[in-house]
Amino acid sequence: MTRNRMMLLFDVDGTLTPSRKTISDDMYQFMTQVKETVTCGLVGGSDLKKIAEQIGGMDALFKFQYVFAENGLVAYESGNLINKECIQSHMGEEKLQKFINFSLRYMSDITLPVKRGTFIEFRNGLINVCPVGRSCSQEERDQFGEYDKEHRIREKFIQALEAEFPDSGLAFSIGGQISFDVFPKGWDKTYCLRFVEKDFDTIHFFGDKTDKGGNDYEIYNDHRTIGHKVTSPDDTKAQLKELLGL
Ligand code: M1P
Repeated sequence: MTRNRMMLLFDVDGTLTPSRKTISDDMYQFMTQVKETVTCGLVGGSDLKKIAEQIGGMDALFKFQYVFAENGLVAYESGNLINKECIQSHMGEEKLQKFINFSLRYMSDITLPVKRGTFIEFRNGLINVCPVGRSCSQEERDQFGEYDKEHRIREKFIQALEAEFPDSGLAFSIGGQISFDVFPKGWDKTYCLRFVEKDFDTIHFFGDKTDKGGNDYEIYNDHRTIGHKVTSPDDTKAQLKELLGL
């Protein structure tokens, strides 16, 4: 198999690392070996700082040739910034505030086991909405994750937003454990493909949230990628060994 024009693109949470946790030493070593044989990139919904924390710091992060934070709205090639988009200039302040005001009102009406702080995190290319609050502890994060499985807090919230803003041109995606991402339609993970599609004949994408509503769904199903659904970092490793014959 020729590997010159082949690229491997990885989701972060649940694919290279456990959700919002750091990459294991074993997986880190394995990925170092993979990067020696084929061009690799990362694409995450999180911002650069969070992805770096999970991958072992900025130096470790930029050992990936391509780093696509916030779905590629913030994009790096060989450690150099190649793209930065911002949601406020795309949406306009008025629409943005209507959306934020509605979301804050909606959250003020729900009762959860606990609520902490930072319910809306404003990033470059997306807005992250978090009913429990992003400043919750790991224990509170896990607790919300379980509560949400039973009570579908995020799913119902997204339904309410879709009903309130039917023509907003916004997309909603559940990528992690406690929050969901909001961005203009098309600004999902497929956004990053524009930076690599011409340079590679084959782009393998590995992700865990590949079902409809998950933030890997669009890129996993995109005609420009060969999608690999994984269930954990160990599964990613097993599938890579098979693909690359390592
Ligand atoms: O990368 C997946 C998601 O990771 C975080 O999700 P949560 O905090 O809900 O576990 C967030 O950074 C989210 O934006 C991102 O899509």
